[in-house]
Amino acid sequence: MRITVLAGGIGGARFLAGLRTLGHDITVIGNNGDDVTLFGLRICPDLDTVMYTLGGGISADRGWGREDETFRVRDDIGAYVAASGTDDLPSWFGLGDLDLATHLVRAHWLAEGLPLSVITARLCARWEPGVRLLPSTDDPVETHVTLAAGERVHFQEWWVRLHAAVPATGFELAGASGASPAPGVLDAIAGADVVVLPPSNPVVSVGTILAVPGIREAVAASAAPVVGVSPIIGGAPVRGMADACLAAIGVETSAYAVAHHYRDLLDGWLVDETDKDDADRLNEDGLLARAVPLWMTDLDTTARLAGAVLTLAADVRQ
Ligand code: FO1
Repeated sequence: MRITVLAGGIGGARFLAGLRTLGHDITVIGNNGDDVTLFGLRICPDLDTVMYTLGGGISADRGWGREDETFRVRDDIGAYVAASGTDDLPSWFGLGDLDLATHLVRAHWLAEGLPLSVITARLCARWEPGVRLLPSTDDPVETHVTLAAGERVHFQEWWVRLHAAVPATGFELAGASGASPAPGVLDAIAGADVVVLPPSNPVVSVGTILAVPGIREAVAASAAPVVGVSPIIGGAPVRGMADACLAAIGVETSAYAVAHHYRDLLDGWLVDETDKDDADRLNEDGLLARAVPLWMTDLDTTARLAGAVLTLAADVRQ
């Protein structure tokens, strides 16, 4: 089967590791809302998290960046910050020494004029993720967060520097109006046998992929079943800041409410077995929903979850 997955970072990448064991032809449309330019380097955290996770290079502890990483460059930058007394260097963002190689290579190819989709394919030639990884767009986009006081900051500043502790009131994919889907993205959606929304953040991961003009429309028009996995278990995000993001856009943090948030796109939805009530209510609302174990504790449980997604898709088709 041809399966197209709209994936964010850690949750999406872990889901993909389980899905890959089932042996299908997988295309991943990655999120570029987290992308940021720091120290002149274009950083694409979610693309790299998928690539490193599936390529066996991810830090198991952090879930982002490289395993066996050192941070000597970051610490040395810290020495310049301390000595200069300025606070204009983004030393709050930790690029590891090994990870820097990826960023230097990406910067080199960007400077040569290569599009991000070509660069991503070249980086993946080393990591062999076993999926086709596409950026959502080759155009520069990035999520900006409006804070309660009205100030707008980059998503990474809100998440990493401010620890998402400052309430947000909105999210916008800056650059989206001039962006178009990367080559292969619309074909991967139109040609899919199943389109999957994995347990990624519905606002700043899947939401920002869908915000690239043409992608939401392509998913909505897809003849294939569109099935999703709730990123919310028991009223809380599995990881990350989905609760703060959902609150900002007025959506309750529940498996039920996130399904309704995607309602115009979804044909099927998986919730955790502890949220069976949500599945019952969704079935009453007319959406095919099922309660299964959602915790991706190891590769076996994750593969079973991915299998449940494909079973649900087959049931939708019938
Ligand atoms: N997350 C952090 O909490 N602190 C960091 O210093 C940090 C650095 C970093 C570098 C490269 C990369 O690919 C990811 C990095 N992340 C870091 C993770 C990232 O900020 C977010 O977790 C994702 O963008 C959310 O999906």
